[in-house]
Amino acid sequence: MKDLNLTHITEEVKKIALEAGKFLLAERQHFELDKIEQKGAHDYVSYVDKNSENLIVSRLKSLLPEAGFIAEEGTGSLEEQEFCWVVDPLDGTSNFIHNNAPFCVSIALRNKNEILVGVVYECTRNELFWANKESKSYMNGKEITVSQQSNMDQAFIELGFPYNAEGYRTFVLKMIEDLYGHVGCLRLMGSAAAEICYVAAGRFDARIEGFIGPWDIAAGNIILQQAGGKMTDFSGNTDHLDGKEVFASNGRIHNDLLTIIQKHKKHIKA
Ligand code: LIP
Repeated sequence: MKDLNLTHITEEVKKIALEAGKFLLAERQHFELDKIEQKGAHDYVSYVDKNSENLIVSRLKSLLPEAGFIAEEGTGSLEEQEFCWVVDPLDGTSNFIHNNAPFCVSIALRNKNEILVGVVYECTRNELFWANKESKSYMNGKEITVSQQSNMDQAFIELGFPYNAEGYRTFVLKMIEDLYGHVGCLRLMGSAAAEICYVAAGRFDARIEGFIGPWDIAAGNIILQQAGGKMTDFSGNTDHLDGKEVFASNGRIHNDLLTIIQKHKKHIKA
């Protein structure tokens, strides 16, 4: 396998994420709701997502020409390249459209076995999260680590509402029934990539969502891992995470929460 200079690649990806974030913020200044298209029920996209992806893809191709792509707005390669970029050019699209926070750029580099580099730039708070497999995790140059929270009664937990309401509704309502009033707080913010970084930074202790995409979680996954956290599916598996089931935590409350997830998992309709 080709040896990569992960430090150099990380620095270049940070610049690309910042450039794409600057584009998003500029477009947000004059974004009009009539520019919205629907990819599916309540699943919105606009020229901003697509133009951000085009910008990011062109920069990444120059950085590592031999790498393939898995990107939310369609850039992809069927061949099984040794390296692959996993890109969400605008995570938190619905927030962006309605001028809410958070929304971010998420870029990861993976090989066939593992994620090597992850960068997430959350635009509204100007927070650049990054890590690679040879580094710790950082936000705006300061090291970040997950929380020490091990008490479910005080845990701060983020939930996600995926577009697939029919398949997910009963599960998430059962989760809310079990958690609401029995944990520190529940929050719903609409950007998986940013919120996984919030767990890595110790602001939240866990995040749970299903039916999202690999581009929503790839960069956040390595940032979380290098900060001491853990990401599994709803059965506790860490391999082949594709976004269908995403459970991120500080590791300390993982098993307690996994028990509750597994109690209600049967309500998920694939
Ligand atoms: C979003 C995710 C979020 C989820 C939304 C949507 P997008 O990604 O980050 O966690 O709840 O349904 O999938 O579509 O804004 O890139």
